Amino acid sequence: MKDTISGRIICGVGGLYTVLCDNGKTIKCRARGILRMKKVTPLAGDLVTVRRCEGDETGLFIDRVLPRKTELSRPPVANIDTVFAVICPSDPEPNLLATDKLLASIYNAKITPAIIISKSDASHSGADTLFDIYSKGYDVFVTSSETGSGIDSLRRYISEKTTVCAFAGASGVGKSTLLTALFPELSLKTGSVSEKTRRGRHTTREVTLFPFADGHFVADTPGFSRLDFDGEKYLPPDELFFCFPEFEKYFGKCRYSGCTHLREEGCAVIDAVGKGEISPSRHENYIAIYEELKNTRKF
Ligand SMILES: Nc1nc2c(ncn2[C@@H]2O[C@H](COP(=O)(O)OP(=O)(O)O)[C@@H](O)[C@H]2O)c(=O)[nH]1
Ligand SMILES: [Mg+2]
Ligand SMILES: [Zn+2]
Repeated sequence: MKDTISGRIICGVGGLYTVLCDNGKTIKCRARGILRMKKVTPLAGDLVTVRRCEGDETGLFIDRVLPRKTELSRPPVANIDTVFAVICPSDPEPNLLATDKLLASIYNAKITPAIIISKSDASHSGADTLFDIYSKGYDVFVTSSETGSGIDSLRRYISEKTTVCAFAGASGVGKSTLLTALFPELSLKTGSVSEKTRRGRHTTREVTLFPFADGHFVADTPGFSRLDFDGEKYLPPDELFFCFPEFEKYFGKCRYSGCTHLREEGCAVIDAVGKGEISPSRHENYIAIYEELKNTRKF
C-alpha cells in the first residue's frame, strides 16, 4: 500500500470509519487529531485521503476530507446528490404537506429531489392522482415491489443520474422493500430489520453507503421524513418559490413585482393553478410552508 490512498467513507461509528478505497479494498481507520482541531467531523459519504502513520504498521488515519458537495446533519451524511421522496397511495395515506416540506428542504440543501410513488399495485387510481400532482415539477417513478413494475427504469435512473442517493419518507411506504427489489445483491440488512428492532437492543442510527456499481452508492439512513431549515440552510420565505420547480416558469409574470404568490390579484402562479398547470395541493402547501417559515423561522 502506498503511503496515501483515497477513498470514500461508507460508514462511521464512534469515531471508527470504514473507508472503501479507490483500489476496491475496505479499511477501518480513525480520524487524525488535526481534523478535530479544524472542527471537521468526517461523515459517511465523505471523500477522504488516508495516511499510514509513521512507524506504525496498522495505524491508518484519515488526514484529509475533500470539500463536500452537499452536507446533511440529520441524517449525518455528505455528498448525497439525489434524495428520492417516497410516498404511496395508501397504508400509510400520503401526507402531502410533509412531502412538500421535505421536497423544499431537499432543494434548499442543493440536493436534487425526485419522487417515487411506491406500492402502486395497492391503488392504481391513487398512484395516478399523486403522479398528476408531482410530475409537473419532478421526475416521478411509479413502482411496485410486489409486481416489479417501474423497478427497472428506476434502477436505470439511479445508475445513470446519481452518484450517492438516498430514500426518504414516512415509515411503511416501502423504502426497504424497494431497495431490496432494486438491488437484491446488496441484501440490505439495515432497513426493515433494524426498524423492527427500533426499541430493542440493536438500534442502528448510523448511515451506511452501499456500493451497487462502480463509484455509485445508495445510502441507507436511519430514516428521515424532513430536513431542518437551520443555520446557513435557513430559507427566507421569499425564496420558497424557487423550491417549487413547477412554479419557476411563472417567475416575473405576476402583476406586482413583490408578489408573494399567496393570494395577490394577477398572480401568475395562482392563475396557473386555475388552469390546472399547477396542482392546488402544491399551492396550498406553498402557502402553509410560507406562513410557517415567516412565523417560526424554522420547520
Ligand atoms: N402491496 C404492496 N405492499 C408493499 C410494497 N412494498 C412494500 N410493501 C409492504 O409495505 C410494508 C412496509 O414496507 P417497508 O419496506 O418496511 O417500508 P419502509 O418503512 O418504508 O422501509 C410492508 O408490509 C411491505 O410488505 C408494494 O410494492 N406493494
Ligand atoms: Mg425500512
Ligand atoms: Zn405571484
